[in-house]
Amino acid sequence: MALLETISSPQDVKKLSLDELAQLSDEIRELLVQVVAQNGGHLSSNLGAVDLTLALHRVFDAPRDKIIWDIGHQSYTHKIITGRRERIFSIRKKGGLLGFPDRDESEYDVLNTGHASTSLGFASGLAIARDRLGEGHHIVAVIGDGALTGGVALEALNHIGQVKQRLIIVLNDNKMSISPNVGGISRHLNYLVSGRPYIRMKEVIQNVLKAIPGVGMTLRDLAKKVEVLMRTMMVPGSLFDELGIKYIGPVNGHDFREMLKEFAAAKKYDFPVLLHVVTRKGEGYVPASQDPSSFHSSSPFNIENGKFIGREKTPSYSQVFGDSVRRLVEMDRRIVALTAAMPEGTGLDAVQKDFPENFFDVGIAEQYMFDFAGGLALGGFKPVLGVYSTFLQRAVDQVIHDVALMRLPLVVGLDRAGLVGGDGPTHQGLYDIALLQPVPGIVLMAPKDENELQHMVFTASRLDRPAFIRYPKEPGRGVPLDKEFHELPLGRSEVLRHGDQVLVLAVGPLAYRALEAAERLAAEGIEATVVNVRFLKPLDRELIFSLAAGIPRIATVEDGTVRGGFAAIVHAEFMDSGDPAREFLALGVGEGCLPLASRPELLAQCGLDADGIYRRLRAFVKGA
Ligand SMILES: Cc1ncc(C[n+]2csc(CCOP(=O)(O)OP(=O)(O)O)c2C)c(N)n1
Repeated sequence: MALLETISSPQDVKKLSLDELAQLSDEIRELLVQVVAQNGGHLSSNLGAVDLTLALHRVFDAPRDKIIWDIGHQSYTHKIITGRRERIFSIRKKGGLLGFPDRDESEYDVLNTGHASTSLGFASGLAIARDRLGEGHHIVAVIGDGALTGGVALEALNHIGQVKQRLIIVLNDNKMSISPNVGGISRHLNYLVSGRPYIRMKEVIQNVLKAIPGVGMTLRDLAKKVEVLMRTMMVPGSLFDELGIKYIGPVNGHDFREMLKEFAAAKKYDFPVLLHVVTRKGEGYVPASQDPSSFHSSSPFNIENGKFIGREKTPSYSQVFGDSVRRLVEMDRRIVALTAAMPEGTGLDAVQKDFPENFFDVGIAEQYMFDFAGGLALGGFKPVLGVYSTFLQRAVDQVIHDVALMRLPLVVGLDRAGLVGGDGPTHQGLYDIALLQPVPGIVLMAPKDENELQHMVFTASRLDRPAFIRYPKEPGRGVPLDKEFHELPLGRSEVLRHGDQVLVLAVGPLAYRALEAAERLAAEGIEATVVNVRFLKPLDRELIFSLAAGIPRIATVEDGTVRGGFAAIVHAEFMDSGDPAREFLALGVGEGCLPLASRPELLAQCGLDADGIYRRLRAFVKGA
């Protein structure tokens, strides 16, 4: 790692020759593979962006120039060369570097990011602010072809083309989102790379020149100039030009000479330009380049053979969800599975594989996905959506205005609901209960284990209204999975244990942790009733009030924000009942940003592991 050790800021990169840049890039790739093999992380996107990152830092002058990374999962090289090399092995670990840009971490990080497609809006705002204040720096937004499919990025392009402020968009096109990118924009990018007339014209000129014997240097030089001119002037049919943003490209994202030249040229324009840079996801590590999707968000792996290590033996909630939907499709072809660019993450690739006609990947387009699903539902189909809790936040208006008010019978699997390890604050699934609980007419469930999840998916598919099922990113408990689906009675909770000193209402898999806590309390003579809530909406009021009649204290346990969450639902019910004089304890996540940590660490920190629940219930009952 000789050269890399001499790099402590982008200034050091500026001093390197082209050969040294190539050497540095190899050294960084090697380091990235080692880091992700150990900690897990976004390997293939980072490998693909090493050369691009070095070229950008070489040409632009960060932190004065603002380099914005869309999503930010590809920013590891940026971190390494902006003073964080020595901490890179701490990435995604408790107390370590975040796997995404973080303004608190470095002055080189312009935005905190994690959700897709935000870079262009910020770049546009920053450009207007800069110009109004008479400042001269550059603003560079680096956005992937996947993130470009997000509606908010397209809204930004529309506005940028109108206001025409000076800014540079670097489109990092590797043809991949997490899975192969989809849609008309992706097709258009392919056309720009391989099919547009410029390329053909260039080939024609080159061939003509080759065919002329003894063509001298002057003619060659002239041809080169013509080529450069064409590249910057003649871009027939580019969507970006039509929108008012100058298109430049395609640029080879693994050729330093080409990138340095084009980036330097882009600095000269005083209007918005888009540089179309073509990269290869997973570049430099064969297992990742051959299977970029699996190495997109990778768990630790063996560097020699690229095999993942420590993967759980029990099926995950996502897998059980995906497989349940696949079985539903098998039973009824009106069931269709929808994802916004997360086929593998949601487990819905199981449907994609066996029933491609019943599967839609709409791209990074959560808002659109809900409207599209609404149309399918109105048209007589039964859509099942898989979406991470954190990304549902994008589509709250669609949930309320487009789906709930018309009572459209969608089934929504809310994956990664609750505390999420590794990715940090942007990916926490803490707000779905609070966002969904006031929405009229919907059903909201949370299974205690993976077997209950499959029955919930089935139950939801039989309902005549929108139904949401929230489950965390953790291994299933390994409970046996029933062969047949059965319908759960709507709005009925399940009592797991009886006791008369405290009533514990627990949401999702935290029910088992609450049960374990209750067993420990029982050994000390404190008796708790533990309820697996199952339905947060409609709530099992009948059961809860009848149990509460004989128990003085009520505790809620949830994997989400307490403010506005399940605790608030229960509280409101007791307020409404005219019997609010209760002792309440709300266990969940408090307000404020959570630090980076693993899920077990976060659960422990929030007092939501079995031990934390035990200690807080004990203090509650003892009045301590
Ligand atoms: C709103 C939103 N939805 C989904 C995701 C999950 N996600 C993270 S990276 C990614 C793919 C991004 O593709 P692209 O922008 O082309 O970058 P690449 O990884 O290919 O470099 C997706 C879908 C997200 N971060 N934000």
